[in-house]
Amino acid sequence: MTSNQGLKISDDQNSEKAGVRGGSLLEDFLLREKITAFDHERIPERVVHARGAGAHGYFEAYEDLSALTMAAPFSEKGKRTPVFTRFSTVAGSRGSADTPRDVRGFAVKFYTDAGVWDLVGNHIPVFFINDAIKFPDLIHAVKPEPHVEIPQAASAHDTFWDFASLSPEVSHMIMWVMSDRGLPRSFANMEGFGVHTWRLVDAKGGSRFVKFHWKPVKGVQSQVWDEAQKTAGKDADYQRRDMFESIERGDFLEWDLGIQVVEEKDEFAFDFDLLDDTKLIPEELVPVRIVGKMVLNRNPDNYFAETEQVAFCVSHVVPGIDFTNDPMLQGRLHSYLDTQLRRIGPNFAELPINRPLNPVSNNRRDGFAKNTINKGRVAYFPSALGGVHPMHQPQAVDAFRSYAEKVDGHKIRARSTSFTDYFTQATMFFNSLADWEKKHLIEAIAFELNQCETKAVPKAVMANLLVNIHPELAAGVAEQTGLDIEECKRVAPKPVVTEVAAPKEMPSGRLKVERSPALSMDKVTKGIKGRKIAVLAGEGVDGEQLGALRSALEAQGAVIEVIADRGGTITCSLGKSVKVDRPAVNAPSVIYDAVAVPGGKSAEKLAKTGLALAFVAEAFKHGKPLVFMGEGQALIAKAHLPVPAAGAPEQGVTAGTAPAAVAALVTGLEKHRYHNRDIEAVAA
Ligand code: HDE
Repeated sequence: MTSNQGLKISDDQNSEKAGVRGGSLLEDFLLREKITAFDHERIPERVVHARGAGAHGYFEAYEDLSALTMAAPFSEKGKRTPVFTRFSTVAGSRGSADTPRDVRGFAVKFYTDAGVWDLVGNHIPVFFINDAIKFPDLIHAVKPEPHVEIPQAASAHDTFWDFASLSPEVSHMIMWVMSDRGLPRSFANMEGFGVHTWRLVDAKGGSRFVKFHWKPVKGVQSQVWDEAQKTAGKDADYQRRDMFESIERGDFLEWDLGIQVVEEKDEFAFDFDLLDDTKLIPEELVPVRIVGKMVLNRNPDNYFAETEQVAFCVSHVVPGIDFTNDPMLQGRLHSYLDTQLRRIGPNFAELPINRPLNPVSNNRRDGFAKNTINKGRVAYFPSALGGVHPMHQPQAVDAFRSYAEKVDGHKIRARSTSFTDYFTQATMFFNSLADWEKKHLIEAIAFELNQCETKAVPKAVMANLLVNIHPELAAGVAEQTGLDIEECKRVAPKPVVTEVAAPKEMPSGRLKVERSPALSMDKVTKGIKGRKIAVLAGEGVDGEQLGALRSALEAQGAVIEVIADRGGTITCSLGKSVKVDRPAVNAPSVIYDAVAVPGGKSAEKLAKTGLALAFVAEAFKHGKPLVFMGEGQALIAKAHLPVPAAGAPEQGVTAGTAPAAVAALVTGLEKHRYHNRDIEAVAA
């Protein structure tokens, strides 16, 4: 051990004192160095997206896209570009839990051979507002209320819904966040989106519009609200732990990258404005073309140095990627650099996690914590004195040049009417959901409105947003909140919006869809790699059944955890010793995707154990597949799980033995959840 000056330290555990019981000496420079370093350990947390986790990996191009863009990652088939990706929640502080209802950040730093490109997106394809100047208001509204700093990481409070009720452009995004999309099961189960319409530019200067999509190989899967709340208490680090552990065991996180390309000539072909980030381009109108994949395969060595200090900027682009006039994107171009200067300082780009792979050469100098030792007397351009010094490169084809978009307009502070269709896509989203998804969405909005203390707030949400989105939505929320829709309409204050007439060529209602099946999560994903199955066991568990479950499920990449009433080992019916992965008190049901209860002596005891019965009932309530084998079947009745009526749809509760039980678990895990169960009477 040494000091920061390289001095060998003889004793790091005792400070220097005037006698063994005397006062500490000011002279003790080792004590002071250690404590001062500690005092300065924190940097300001991100004002939004403070809670996050990241990983390293690579992006691999499936094809050569040079006809569309000169962006380096797409220049040849099979080319690999290193990446660092950080996932985050938006509203909570750095120490908040992983599973609140919230938007998730999905920020990817590509270390390309033409410089750093940051694609700073979210896990939802649209945003709440469509002018950057409203962002501080949105965030002040959603963050804990300033007089009491309550609630942490939650939109379920007055100020958020007050703001929302007066900003009808939030409608579409509200639908996404209040649906189960706002509760991702894990990072690996989230989609990612560039959100804004970006530009792809080819080597000849041709340009087209693009939307970026990350499609998770493991499928899109979510928790349910009760589960997410419990997870926040039982394992606040649930998602970052899940990512860390899966990478450590070699189960890497993977996404396909897709693009939706719209040629310039089609800019006005849609019934919405491509520059309005509260709209998405339905995949049924412009298919998503899969062009590459991202694999996250290496955990950071140090959270602070990498995940906390990584500095994403929307302005970090490479030749081939350019901006559009989306007013949110334009505002973000300013915000991200500004925030990194505040958070990390002027030399943030020199930190290992932020450095480009290619050499940096310019006349930017000095500032706090400068790392580079610039040599020579010349720090300006042009110069004949310096010999070899940085030259700009007017001739270089691979140098960055802004797309020469024609700009012509009056200075004006207003919103185009092409941005003011607030409800069509919100309605499309609602129409696209399965019945259970609609039910969860209605319950979520009702939950949040019921949390509001000021009665006028939910009324304004009903009158200004919900009734305009869908009558079924409005009626469902009215029923659960006790709101009277007609009264809401009478008393609600009207939103304030500044609009100007859109130019003639603006959207005219041509290309649109009423329903976009791509938006529903009611899908089956093939494969169960990385899914976690709780096996409730104990002394005398049926060894054959446990063995059959384990070998069949582990062969498919699933993770089995044996849970018993204590840690250490148990002995199965075959006399073999079985390792207990978690004692029951350390094993909440919410961290598992499915439950299996093998037979044997252990099952008799479990059927009389409150913790085990609660575990099973809770997993049932959250829609998870359950398998009961042999004596384990006793738990079905003891946990009061309703037995489905004959002919009812498949409920994902199986009583049987391997291999049928294993097959049922696999089918259930691929389906993810059974949301058509009758859960009202289940006490959990
Ligand atoms: Fe951000 N956003 N944002 N944002 N954002 C930040 O930058 C901002 C927006 C997003 O893992 C901040 O480094 C403004 C949309 C992600 O480090 C800050 C506006 C989208 C992350 C900032 C938006 C995002 C941030 C805070 C309205 C989806 C985390 C810390 C114009 C496309 C990146 C930081 C990470 C972070 C500003 C809206 C995504 C203050 C002004 C839309 C994923 O610069």
